[in-house]
Amino acid sequence: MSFEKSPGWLDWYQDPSKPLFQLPSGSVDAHCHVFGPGAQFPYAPERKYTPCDASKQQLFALRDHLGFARNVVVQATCHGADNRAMIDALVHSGGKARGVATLKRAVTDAALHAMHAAGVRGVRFNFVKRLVDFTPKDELMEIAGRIAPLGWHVVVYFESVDLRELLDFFTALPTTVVVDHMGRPDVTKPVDGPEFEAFVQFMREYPNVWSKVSCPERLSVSGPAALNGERHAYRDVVPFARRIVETFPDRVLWGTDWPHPNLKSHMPDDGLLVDFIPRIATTSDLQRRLLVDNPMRLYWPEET
Ligand code: 0GY
Repeated sequence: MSFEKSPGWLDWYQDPSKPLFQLPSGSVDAHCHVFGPGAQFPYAPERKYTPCDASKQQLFALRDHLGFARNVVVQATCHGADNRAMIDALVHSGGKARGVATLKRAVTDAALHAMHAAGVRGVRFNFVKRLVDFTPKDELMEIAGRIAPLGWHVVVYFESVDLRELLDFFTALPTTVVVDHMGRPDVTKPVDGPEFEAFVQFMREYPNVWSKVSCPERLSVSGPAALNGERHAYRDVVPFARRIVETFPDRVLWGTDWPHPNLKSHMPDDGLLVDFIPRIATTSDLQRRLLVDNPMRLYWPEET
């Protein structure tokens, strides 16, 4: 099957630079995706965008180039609940990748066990309306109840304005809950203002809640972009991510978000994106927890 990319689609940055920041040994890129290739793994009919292809080989090449040891491949919405491309990446990673799936209520126990054997360790619930159609919360809660005994966690993606309405659902989940991209704060608002404070309080009150401090390229309003050697990119995001890293050092994860679905203004140089990390995790201790200890505890607990 051949696919035409959505109008205005930006392909990922070619020939990223080598990061100046040397990642700690064993670092995990804990949020990235594969797209297709569409000819082998068709995009889902219900998708909201059609991306460029981004294969497992290209992902693994980027991993090695940047200096990561492992990946966590998160099911992208353009594949709906057809997890084959993501699982194919896991099984061809030589044990260096684990995954987060999208599930529907109809999934069988046998399919869940097969996914576990392939390396899936979480399910993603997406509440971002431009990306997915609505799924009833009782269906999601039922899925959460079925994956909890496998030791999996739930990854949630939502816009910050929706946190209040989703809070009761999140706090009733029976697993570790990982929030994508800090719940997408509005970084033009103060880092100690009521909106971000609500997110910090959510993490403070619920010790099972973790956050990815990734995607400055998505959240930034001021820039500058991680391009052309810029070593102080996305300045407005730094205080937000830094606050979460320093307040909850054992419950944070970081990922490239390669191949960066739906970015509209630019594609970051992934090497420069890695150079963003020491600005939000400012000591080697914080860096090791963010990049090695925490993702290993969540995705490879048998090795820790
Ligand atoms: C991300 C962010 C986005 C897209 C997806 O699965 C996806 O399609 O997650 C987005 O458009 O904000 O985390 O990759």
